[in-house]
Amino acid sequence: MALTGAGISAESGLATFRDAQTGLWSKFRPEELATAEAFQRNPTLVSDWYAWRREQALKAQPNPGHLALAEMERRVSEFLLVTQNVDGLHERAGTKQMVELHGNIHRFRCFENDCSSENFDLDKGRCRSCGGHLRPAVVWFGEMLPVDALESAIKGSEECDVFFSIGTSSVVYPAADLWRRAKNNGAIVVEINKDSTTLTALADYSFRGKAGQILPQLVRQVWIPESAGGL
Ligand code: BJW
Repeated sequence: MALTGAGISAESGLATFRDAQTGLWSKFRPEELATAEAFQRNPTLVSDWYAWRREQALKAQPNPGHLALAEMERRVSEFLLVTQNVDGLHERAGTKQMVELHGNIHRFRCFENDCSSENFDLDKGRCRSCGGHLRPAVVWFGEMLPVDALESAIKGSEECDVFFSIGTSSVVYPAADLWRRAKNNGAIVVEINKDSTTLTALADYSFRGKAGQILPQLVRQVWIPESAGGL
């Protein structure tokens, strides 16, 4: 199983959340933008911010890290990718079996009620059924994660033999707890991150560097002999 965070999309040009210089939240305060309260207070500000991020995500291309994980899925008999990212880049890289723990920025929900998306007016940002604002279908702080997604992630972490934690600061729960479930159930925990995190000292293996460089090397060395032409 692999759990990914914003760091895997950094090499596609998308800002991470907490990196000091480039993180999205070094420019914006999260509580002003990524909570239901913020949306209620100022739906236009929050919607504009998400529209900008949606555009950045659409312009971005999957990088060698995303592609290596898609390759890993093809080579391993049972593999689950769990992502905290909302950018859709894993799917575009070809990963088939995936759990999006924090939703997807390219989908919408009605902020007021559980209305059907058939009646969403995306241009106006309104739900035709009840008149409510449309919000991105992502998980904000204080909100429950999608039940099915969380259950699959927990099951995957408890059953896996190897757990990769890639490009995540491991500070946001419940995702930050998944490696511990894996370890408690006997899995080997491998971290790939350009900086150290709270997980680093506890992981069985820790690779310090960019996911887009380390993952292709890892896949090449473990699964693809050089005689086969490499990755
Ligand atoms: C590279 C790299 C390269 C850079 N290569 N690496 C238990 C204890 C304490 C608190 C809680 C708890 N359980 C729940 C909570 C509350 C809260 C929480 O976790 N708070 C903590 C901050 C303390 N969690 C929640 O509210 C969650 N809901 C919940 O639990 O519901 C039940 C409940 C409700 C109320 C009370 C209690 C329980 C919901 C969490 C939702 C998170 N949402 C966001 C926004 C999504 C929408 C959007 O995109 O706008 O998800 S926040 C943001 O953080 C986003 C990310 O998915 C998430 C994780 O961030 P990530 O991916 O790790 O990014 P960064 O920037 O932090 O790290 C990037 C890493 O990459 C760094 O380490 C770099 O070094 C590295 N890197 N380039 C490799 N090239």
